[in-house]
Amino acid sequence: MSSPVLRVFSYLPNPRVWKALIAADYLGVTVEVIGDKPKNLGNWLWDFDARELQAEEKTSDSPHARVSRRGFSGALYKTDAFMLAQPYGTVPAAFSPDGTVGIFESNSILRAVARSAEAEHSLYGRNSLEASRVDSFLDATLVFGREAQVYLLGIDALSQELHQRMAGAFEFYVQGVENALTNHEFVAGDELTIADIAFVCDVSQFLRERLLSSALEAQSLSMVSRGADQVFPRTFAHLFSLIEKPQFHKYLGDYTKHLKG
Ligand SMILES: N[C@@H](CCC(=O)N[C@@H](CS)C(=O)NCC(=O)O)C(=O)O
Repeated sequence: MSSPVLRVFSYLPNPRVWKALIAADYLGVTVEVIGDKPKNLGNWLWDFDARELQAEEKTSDSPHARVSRRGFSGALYKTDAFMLAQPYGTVPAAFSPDGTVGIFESNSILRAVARSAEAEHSLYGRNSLEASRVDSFLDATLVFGREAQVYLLGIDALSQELHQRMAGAFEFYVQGVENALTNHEFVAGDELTIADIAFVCDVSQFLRERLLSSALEAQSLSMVSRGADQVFPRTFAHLFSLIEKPQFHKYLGDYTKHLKG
């Protein structure tokens, strides 16, 4: 196995981490992943050298104790070095192999993997203009992903406004992908790029709402993605065909099994 191009710390499984792993598989590079189930990450020291904490280290006066911000509750234990490398304090948190450079935001971690490959490849476009078009989609995907994060984390007690925001964000993002696929086989052009990888991972994560439909029903709210396969046929055909590719299926196969029913 080649030496890792990045080390990633995260809760696992995490579709945001799969972005980097799918790209790494395409490129034949290695990404080292360290982590644990979401509920266990409060028992970890968040650091380049992340490790499980002993019970006696988890005290409120620990120098590492910090109030969690998004997707976690209670205290998380993050070192000062972690916070310097990862100023938003989030996971997935990637590091250069020597730990000196922190890279955050899953789309940027994905970019870092694409940039790490020495051999010529098309994953990040074939020139700077194509790379910029890929970036355009990655940015659009992040905007969508942020709305989806707020929506999914709050799905047990949504306001009408939040539900509508999600519906608008989904429609806006997916309509753009649908338009882009009118005359191209892939999201950013005629070849597979990291824009397709981010698209598949973030949309698959959002489509977990289908597993949470009872929470929506309890609030008399509709499923945002209901019928979307018909409204955005190219987008969903692209999603399903990419999920079947071995590099994607390895990570997303089980996770998206519910979409086939
Ligand atoms: N847009 C970011 C989302 C990262 C994020 O918000 N991570 C949350 C967990 S879902 C986190 O690390 N929260 C840490 C905290 O609550 O302190 C990405 O794609 O990497």
